[in-house]
Parts: sequence; C-alpha cells; structure tokens
Amino acid sequence: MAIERTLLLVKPDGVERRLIGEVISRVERKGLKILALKMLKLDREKAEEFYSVHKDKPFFNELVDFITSGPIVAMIVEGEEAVSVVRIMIGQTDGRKAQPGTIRGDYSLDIMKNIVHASDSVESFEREYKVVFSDDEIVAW
Ligand code: 3AN
Repeated sequence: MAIERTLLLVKPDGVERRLIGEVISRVERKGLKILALKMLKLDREKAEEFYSVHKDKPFFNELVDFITSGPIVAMIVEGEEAVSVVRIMIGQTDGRKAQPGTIRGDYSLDIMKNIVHASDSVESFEREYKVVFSDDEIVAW
C-alpha cells in the first residue's frame, strides 16, 4: 500500500447544483486529506490541455464547452491508495450505471454531466494537477 495523491474536481454541474460541500464532506468522512482546494474557471486552452487524452473523441468539443461553462472546484486529495479509493467513491463514468452510494450514482443521470472528475492513475494525477495548481498551493500536513 502506498500514500497517493489524486486530483478531484467538482465540475460546473456539481457547483451549479450546490454539491461542493457534499463532495468535500464525503472526502473528509472517508478519512482522506485535502492538501489544496480552490474554485476557478478553466479557460479553453487549459481545458483542452486537461482533456488532451480525449482530443480524438467525438465528444471532445462538447466536453471542453461543458468544463469551461462555469466555475469548478479543484482539490488535491491524499491518502492510502487515494487514486483507486476516490475512483470507487465517484463511481462509473455514466451516472445511469454508477452504483448508488457513489457520488455519480447518487447525483447524476448523465455521462458528461457527472458532477466530478478524479484522476485515473498516479501518472494522470501528475499531469492533471499541474493544469490547475502550482506546487506552492499544496499544503502538506
Ligand atoms: P472518467 O471521468 O470516469 O474518468 P473518461 O476519462 O472516460 O471518464 O471521460 C472523461 C469525461 O468525458 C467524463 N467525465 C465525461 O464528462 C465525458 N465523457 C466520457 N464519455 C463520454 C461520452 N460517451 N459522451 C459524452 N461525454 C463523455
């Protein structure tokens, strides 16, 4: 087992639906540590960089439109196997298929508007967090 960090975003639909506190609360109740936290609006350039692995997908433009459509809340979360633990907590991509009890399973009925994003690997975290945070915004504790 290893202590890992992961990037968790509350996407514009989650902010619009007043679910920031709900997401943070679940992270804290689980016993994970929040090392960095902020609200921001991604510009198109940053959003395209963030979702660059999906640039050839048919939904890429719609995804960039969506993630830039309103504010997001970004956090860096740390804990034992945080990457897979947070992925389990958010549930499957499609809110209709996500298990009840997961964030998407409880709050989403959509594959794109699915409330949250979380890194799918340590390597993804290392790439993704730099789009959103600078290293001096991370508070280790
Ligand atoms: P996840 O967020 O579960 O890792 P990915 O990485 O496959 O899912 O997709 C990134 C984001 O792209 C998803 N969170 C979702 O918002 C959107 N997305 C994924 N698949 C589709 C699809 N078939 N149609 C529309 N949007 C999609």
